[in-house]
Amino acid sequence: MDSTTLNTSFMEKIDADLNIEPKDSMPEKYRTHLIRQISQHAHSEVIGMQPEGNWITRAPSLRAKQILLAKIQDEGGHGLYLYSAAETLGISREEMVEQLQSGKAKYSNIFNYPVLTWADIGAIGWLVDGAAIVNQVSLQRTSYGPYARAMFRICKEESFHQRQGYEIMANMMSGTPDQRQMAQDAMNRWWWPSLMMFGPHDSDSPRSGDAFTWKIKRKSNDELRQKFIDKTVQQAEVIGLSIPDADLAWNEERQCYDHGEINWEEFKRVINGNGPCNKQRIDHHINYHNEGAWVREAAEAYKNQLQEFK
Ligand code: FAQ
Repeated sequence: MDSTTLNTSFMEKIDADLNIEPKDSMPEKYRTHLIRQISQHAHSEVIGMQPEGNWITRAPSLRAKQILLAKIQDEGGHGLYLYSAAETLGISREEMVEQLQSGKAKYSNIFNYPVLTWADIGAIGWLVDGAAIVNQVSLQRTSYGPYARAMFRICKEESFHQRQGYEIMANMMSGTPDQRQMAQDAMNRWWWPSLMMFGPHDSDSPRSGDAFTWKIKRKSNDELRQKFIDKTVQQAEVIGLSIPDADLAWNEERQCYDHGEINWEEFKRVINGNGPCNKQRIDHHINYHNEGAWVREAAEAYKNQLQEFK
């Protein structure tokens, strides 16, 4: 198929809101755009296991520990779905892992902050999973079939994660003054990095143009951020937490909250590898990946042996 015919039939499918599937013809730039986004999404899920994993042994009750373990396992599962979706585009898992470990591929800014107290676990579930859901619900309508389908399953699980985080925060806010202060302190530290999860302002988002043309993105970074703010402010009010933003105010005309400016210098520093925990997260990934080499070798040997018997 010549490139004009390919682009016409591809764009006809996009315009008709049909999913693009792995065996369909697609422009090279669409394929590489998706590999970048889906693999970065997968890396975020996997690196995102580290900050929470650090608290499994310190969970305050058996119930809390069971819930946290289940949540972290879910995040690992999401990473695996997403790596599989990216593999359908012709990249191997090894290449993706290499891109993560060498710093070529990014992962979400949010996982480069330290998790200092149990209230941070509440804030991650409530704010981080909450932000992830807002973004991922809109990705359920993304144009690439395997990515869209992965989002349906992932969103169901993230909803449970968001509620468990809110429950932790609500319990702490109905506790002692120290517990309330701990919850507010977590809120103060996690609010702004959570808003950064939606990416730069639309006016400063180089990937958005192609992403909208190809219906990879259905809603813009700023639209989704606004949606998250509007729903989260109300949830914070219900349990008595305040939002650490002096400029936050209800805008009667626009029927949404105005908010203060995000520290984009901090955002750039963190996504380019210089946040508080970037080095620790990647070092940890490399160490455990190397330690687990024997598992991959054993699985490969088992697969080869099965093939010999066939
Ligand atoms: N962090 O032009 P745009 C989770 C980069 S899952 C790091 O606007 P785009 C679950 C961007 O990659 C969270 N980098 O880019 C969980 C690009 O750089 P590049 C992950 C960011 O792609 C919870 C550059 O800036 N979710 O949390 C960020 O159109 C709890 C310019 O940006 C997803 O990945 C950022 N926040 O829009 C797990 C969702 N924002 O690649 C464990 C899928 C931007 O050119 C515990 N991804 N950059 O070098 C997306 O929806 C999009 O990729 C955006 C960015 C919206 C993140």
